[in-house]
Amino acid sequence: MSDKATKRAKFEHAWARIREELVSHVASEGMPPEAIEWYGKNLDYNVPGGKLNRGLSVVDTAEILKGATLDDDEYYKAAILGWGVELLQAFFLVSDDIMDTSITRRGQPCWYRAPGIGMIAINDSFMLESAIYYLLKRHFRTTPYYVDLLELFHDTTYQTEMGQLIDLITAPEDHVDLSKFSLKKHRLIVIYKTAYYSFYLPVALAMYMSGVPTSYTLAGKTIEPYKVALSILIPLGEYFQIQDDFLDFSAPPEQLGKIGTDIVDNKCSWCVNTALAVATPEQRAILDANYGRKDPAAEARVKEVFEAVGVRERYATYEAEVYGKLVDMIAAIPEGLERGTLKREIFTSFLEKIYKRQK
Ligand code: DMA
Ligand code: MG
Ligand code: MG
Ligand code: MG
Repeated sequence: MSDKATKRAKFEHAWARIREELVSHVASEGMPPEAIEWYGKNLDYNVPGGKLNRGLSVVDTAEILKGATLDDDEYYKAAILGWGVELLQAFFLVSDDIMDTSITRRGQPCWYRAPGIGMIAINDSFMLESAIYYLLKRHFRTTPYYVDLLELFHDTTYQTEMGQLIDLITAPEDHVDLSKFSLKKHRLIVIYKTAYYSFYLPVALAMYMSGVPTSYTLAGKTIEPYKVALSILIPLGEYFQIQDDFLDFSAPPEQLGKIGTDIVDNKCSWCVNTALAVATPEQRAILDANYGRKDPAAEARVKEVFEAVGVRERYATYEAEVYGKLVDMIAAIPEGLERGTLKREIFTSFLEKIYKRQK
């Protein structure tokens, strides 16, 4: 097994234990067998089947900060925080798929479209979120950084919900007005809906767990490590969501595991903003007439314009440029050998996980 596969298998092994803790707890509340079974299915269907980049980043970051292999207790703690991020992600995705009227996710029907589920998926998404706080209480209640973890999960959730709000109100179902889109608006949407929870959250969790203080001095200079982490992880998250937007248009669904809905959903995505910036008046007219329509033929006409204006090539150029910029930003991070201080490898390991991703 490759190093990557071994890490994933170990992390998945921790999930089996966490899942058991969650299901036993619901059982201990006196819930009937049907409810215990439902909850177990909710967890199995929605939590473990993704790429696990976010969850694994907590473990990876904790290990990089320690500079040595984690012992069993440290590993399990990091894995709980990692699976906490995956639970939060599952909560967002189950609700996002309802709001985006998506069809598939991770190569299977979206949970709300699975047989017999429907709008119970809304409550299921809430239970995925609440599971995080049950786990935090159970495993971190007596640690000095418990409140930091709670606040971080709460603040990040709120930020993501603000992002989802602006994503959704910028994409009204009944009124297409492409003049309202801009890359500036796009940037705000993606930072809030994706970057905080997908990038800052996993790293900051591992930093709290590893005892990284809010400031320290390095070669006579005051460093605020959480701010430094944010300053690199937000642009990294922006890049990740631009990839998500590009793949929504360009990737085969069987490779991506989900069918793209951004064009039909009238989303302020990177692709439409890129096309709008360079479209001829004729191409613009096609976009105005066909974007955001619930009609596969209209969607196909939008895709033709995306191809004609060279969205693929423009994306390749963007990706090469942003990669170079991120590498430079990471190289500029002040680094020392002291324990409990930031290491550049935290960020390079994250960047390498997503660079040129195809799904
Ligand atoms: C992703 O937005 C953001 C959240 C909070 C799930 P999206 O709708 O582009 O995600 P996806 O393409 O996975 O549906
Ligand atoms: Mg979506
Ligand atoms: Mg969405
Ligand atoms: Mg998307």
